[in-house]
Amino acid sequence: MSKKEVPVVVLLGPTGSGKSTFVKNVTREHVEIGAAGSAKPCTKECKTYTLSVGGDKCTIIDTPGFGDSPPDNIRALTEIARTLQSIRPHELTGAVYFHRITDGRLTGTLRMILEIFKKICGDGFFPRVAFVTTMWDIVGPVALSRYNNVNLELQERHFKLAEGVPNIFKCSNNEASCLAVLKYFTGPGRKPPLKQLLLLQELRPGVVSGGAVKKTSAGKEILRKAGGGGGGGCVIL
Ligand SMILES: Nc1nc2c(ncn2[C@@H]2O[C@H](COP(=O)(O)OP(=O)(O)OP(=O)(O)O)[C@@H](O)[C@H]2O)c(=O)[nH]1
Ligand SMILES: [Mg+2]
Repeated sequence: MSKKEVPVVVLLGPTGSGKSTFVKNVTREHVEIGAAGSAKPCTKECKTYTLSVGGDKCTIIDTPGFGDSPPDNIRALTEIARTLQSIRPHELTGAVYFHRITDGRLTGTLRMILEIFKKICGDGFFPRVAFVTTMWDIVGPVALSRYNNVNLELQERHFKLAEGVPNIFKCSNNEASCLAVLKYFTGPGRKPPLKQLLLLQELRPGVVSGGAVKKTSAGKEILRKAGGGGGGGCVIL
C-alpha cells in the first residue's frame, strides 16, 4: 500500500455489540445507535467514515450486525459483501470484531456469530483482526475482576486467531479507548493482510446477490442454523 492510500478497517459483530457507538466515539458524528437494552438490529446499511488517527488517515466501515435470524444474517452479509467489493483489495487493512463484555462467555448465537466472522475473514486475514470488548464503563468495581477473567478467557479460547498478535482491546465508550484500536491498523508499522478476505475471494467481481453470498463459507455457516426474528429500533444520538 502506498503512503497516500488510506487503510480501511471493517467493523463486524453481533447486533447491539457497540459498532456504531464506536464510530460515534471516534468520529463525533451523528450516528444511528440502537436503543439501550434492545435486541433489535439498528444499522441496516454499511456506512463509511474517514477520520484522522494520530495524524494518519483511516477509513472505517460500520456494518449491520448479526443475530439469530438466518434471513436477516444473509441480508447483512450481502450488504457487507457489496460494500467491501467496492474497496480496492489491498486497502482493506483490517477487521474488528465486537463483543459486549457484559454478555460474558460466548454461547449459542454469540458463538455462531464468531464462526460467521471467521468464515468472512479466512485464515490468511486473521493476523489483521482485532477484537474489542465493549461496555467496560458500566462494569463496577465489584464485577471488574470477574469480567477481567472472562476477557482473558475469551482471548485465550476464542480470539487468539493468530499467534503473537496483541489483538484484544477494552473499550469504555470514550474516544481514547476506541482510537487505540484504530492505531493498531495505522501508522508506519502497519502491515497489509497476507490475503484478501475469504468472503471476497469467494465472490466473483460484479453485482453481489443474496444467492451468491449463500454459497460462500460465511453464507453456509449462517444457513447451518435455523431461527427467526428481525425488526428495527434506532435512535439518533
Ligand atoms: N455504556 C455503554 N453502552 C454501550 C457501549 N457500546 C454500545 N452501547 C450501547 O448499546 C446499544 C447498542 O449499541 P450500537 O452501537 O447501536 O450497537 P451496534 O453494534 O451498532 O448494533 P447494530 O447496528 O444493531 O448491529 C446502544 O444503546 C449503545 O448506547 C459501551 O461501550 N458502553
Ligand atoms: Mg450499528
